[in-house]
Amino acid sequence: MIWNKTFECMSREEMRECQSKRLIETVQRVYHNVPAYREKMQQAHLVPEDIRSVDDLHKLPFTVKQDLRDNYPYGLFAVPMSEVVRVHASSGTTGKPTVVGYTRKDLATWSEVIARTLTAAGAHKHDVIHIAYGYGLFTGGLGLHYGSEKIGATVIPISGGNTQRQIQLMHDFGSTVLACTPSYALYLAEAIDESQYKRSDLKLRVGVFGAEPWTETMRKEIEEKLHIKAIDIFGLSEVIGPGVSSECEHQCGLHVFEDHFIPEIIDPKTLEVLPEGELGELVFTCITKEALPLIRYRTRDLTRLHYEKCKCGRTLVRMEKCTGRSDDMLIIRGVNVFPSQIEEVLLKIDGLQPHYLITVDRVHNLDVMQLQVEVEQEYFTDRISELQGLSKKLQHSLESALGIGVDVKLVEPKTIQRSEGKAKRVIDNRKLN
Ligand code: DLL
Repeated sequence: MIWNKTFECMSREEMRECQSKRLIETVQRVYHNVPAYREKMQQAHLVPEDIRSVDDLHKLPFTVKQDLRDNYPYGLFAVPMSEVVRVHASSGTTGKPTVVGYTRKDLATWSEVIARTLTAAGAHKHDVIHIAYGYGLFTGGLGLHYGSEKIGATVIPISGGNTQRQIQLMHDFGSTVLACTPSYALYLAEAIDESQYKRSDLKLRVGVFGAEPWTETMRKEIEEKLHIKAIDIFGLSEVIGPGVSSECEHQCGLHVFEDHFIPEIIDPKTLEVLPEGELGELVFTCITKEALPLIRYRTRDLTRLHYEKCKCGRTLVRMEKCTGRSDDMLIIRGVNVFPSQIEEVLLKIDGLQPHYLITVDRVHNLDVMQLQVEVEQEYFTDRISELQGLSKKLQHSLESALGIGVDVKLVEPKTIQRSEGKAKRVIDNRKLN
């Protein structure tokens, strides 16, 4: 089934026309309403009239996460706050979160692209959708929520955590669609085996998994263990949240809802646009958003684009599964974590040295992050009793800064290997590439 045949199956020529029209309008709007964009365009010697079709997209300057930070919290909004009806946020590289806003029309657009996502995954109005993505500032829970209601399904807004209860309610409420991160899906699969329920007691049929990278091997494992079809869904808060692209039942690339978000692939070093099929950094331009219409936003996600029509009938461009990034952002249990955020926390605590090593593993399908930090020598000689207090303090500060628990291990000075070049701060043993 296809939710919106007009836009999901239009010819490439019609799509270009639609994109051109919307791009021209968007550029006019940001130029006149967002001082930061006007300055960027002026620096590039551009006026809105220079953008006459999608072929001119490459002339526009890029937007990066730092721009959102420099204009924190609402500086890039293109409408007055009286028009903004919702705000979400995700972690930034340091300290402050990345803040995104939605007008009423933006929320309608979001529901529309989620309705397309769910329909592409095979969900419909007779489904009971168990949403175990986090509700709150994270876009996962509420993003999936309204699109699920739009297709007329029954929504269980359970949010994350309390796995035994999740299983019990999945059973009692007859959930047929599971929405959560792929690693949580695997964790649930194991937890079901250990619970009083058998997989055959549950009605699950489809899973819509995203918010973090996952491999084909993980997909196979989830599908076998949960006896469901596992569909990859992709998105990022800055663009809208979930609902930027999604797989269909053929599971051969994620259809990008390009009548709303135009994708490009660039070389992250030269910033040149790359031809179809080449691996590079994914860039999006939002052409229908009112509150936060980001222009050429660099996602840092690495992938390829393919334009041939899919077996399902959709003509939308497809992106390959994202498995890598061009920066050092880690995704731990669906939460974005930058090593710089950790560094910032430990530099504020007396007694700790800025020598640290982050190790990420997947234990029983759950991400665990360990942080080793060097402590000043005196803590190991005459202040051993304070060591535990220091460790607790660090653990608390990290938890409040990152929103997830970190296993902290304090070590003696000079135990962490020094590097002659760029320090190696992260060992990721999850093998996602
Ligand atoms: O993770 C939005 C989302 C929620 C997507 C629920 C899908 C499902 P952010 O917290 O802003 O937004 O994180 C965005 O997560 O740039 C990618 O690096 C990564 N990511 C999201 N979906 C996928 C996916 C949400 N399917 C960042 N595969 C993005 C790989 C993904 N990486």
